[in-house]
Amino acid sequence: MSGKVGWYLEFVDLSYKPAKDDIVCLFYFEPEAGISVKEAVGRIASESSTGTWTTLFKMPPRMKKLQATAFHIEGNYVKIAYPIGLWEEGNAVQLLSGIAGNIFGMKAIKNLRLIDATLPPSYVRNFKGPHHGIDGVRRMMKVYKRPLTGAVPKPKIGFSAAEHAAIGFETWMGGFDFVKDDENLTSTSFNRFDERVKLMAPLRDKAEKLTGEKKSAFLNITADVETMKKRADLLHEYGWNYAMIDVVVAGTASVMTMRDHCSDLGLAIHAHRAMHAAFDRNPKHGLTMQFLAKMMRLIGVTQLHSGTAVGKLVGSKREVTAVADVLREKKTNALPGVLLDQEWGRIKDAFPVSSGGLHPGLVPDVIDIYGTDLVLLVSGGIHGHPKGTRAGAKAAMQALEASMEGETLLEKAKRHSELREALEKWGYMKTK
Ligand code: CAP
Ligand code: MG
Repeated sequence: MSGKVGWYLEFVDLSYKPAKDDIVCLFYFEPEAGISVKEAVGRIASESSTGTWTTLFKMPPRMKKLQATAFHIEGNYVKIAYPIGLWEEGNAVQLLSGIAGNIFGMKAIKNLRLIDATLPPSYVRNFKGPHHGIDGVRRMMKVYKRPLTGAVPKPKIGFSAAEHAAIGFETWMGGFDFVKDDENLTSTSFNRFDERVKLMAPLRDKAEKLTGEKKSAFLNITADVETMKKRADLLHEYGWNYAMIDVVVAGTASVMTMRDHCSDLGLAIHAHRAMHAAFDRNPKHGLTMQFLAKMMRLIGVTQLHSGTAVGKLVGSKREVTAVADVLREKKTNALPGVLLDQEWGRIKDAFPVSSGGLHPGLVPDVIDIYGTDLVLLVSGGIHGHPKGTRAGAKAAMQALEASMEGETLLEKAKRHSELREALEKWGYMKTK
């Protein structure tokens, strides 16, 4: 072999100062045996921007201006800056194809994890973000101070539309704001979407009349985009103000399309994250939940599942807090190994959604972690109440009231039998 084959080191410049409108990414990386740190980071920068595996005969001068630069290495962490010109305006999918694309499969890199990216104002400007924002949802639901509450009929799939609606009614009557479809319930032979939408609407109206409160549901429209549009139209026709999408499996492009369609109809988007753990669970590889949350806020979901730290699914307190910050704050500051700086400009905020193995005994912990700008989902933890769904929802609302008033659950339970019975069954058990 003669001559230079690779040119990865040209993508490393430790004296480079990122330009104001560069996109800067933070990666965790581990080189494969025999690959130097510099070559590894050069390969990451190269493959995610203008590089290829070999030197080429001739390149137009423009190339140089478009190439990414690995400019800061600290242990197994590297920061890479990408010129703004590399990226299409308003196309989040293209960004992912670059900074979260081929690079995860390179043989030369043993592990690679995209932790966060600073998106400059000139990039963020081309996105619409959430239509409602936290305040808009609160006005729509007429709930101004406490977390919003919801539950999925459980077990997660198998009820008919009529059974589902009846459980939903009990959930609303127990004091909850929302009834939610589960991630794997869309339109099945035994529970068609259209039927569910139609049967639940009069029960919602009845519950609103009986309680004097606004009631709503996250009905799962997930399917191909054309079907999702039709389902969103039906939701609007029947007076619903939300649509639910399994945003990871549906994909960024379809969420972007549906954000516009739903906004035209005034529908907020509840984003379920089923499948996220396939790429964010391994702490050394894939991408983080906080980065996924950033993309989802950017492309305009109203709220996104973000973990519990104390419930049955993975997600540490540190991760949960980082995700909540990405969704809710106007600006986030760098937190080593977790977050980079981010300014959101005119992009509205989004609600985090805490869910998964929660019951009344865990509500104070969740409120402690998140505060009150939160959508709290307690599903098995209300339907499993010894006296049933309505009593379960009441118990969860009592736990919420106690947490907000600074009272212990035991004190509150002295005056409320529903909470007492819930504590007798589950106590303060951390679920698995
Ligand atoms: C919770 C849930 C949610 C998970 C999703 C379930 O039910 O409906 O889908 O919380 O995970 O199917 O497990 P329970 P995450 O309240 O009965 O556990 O919120 O972490 O994305
Ligand atoms: Mg579920």
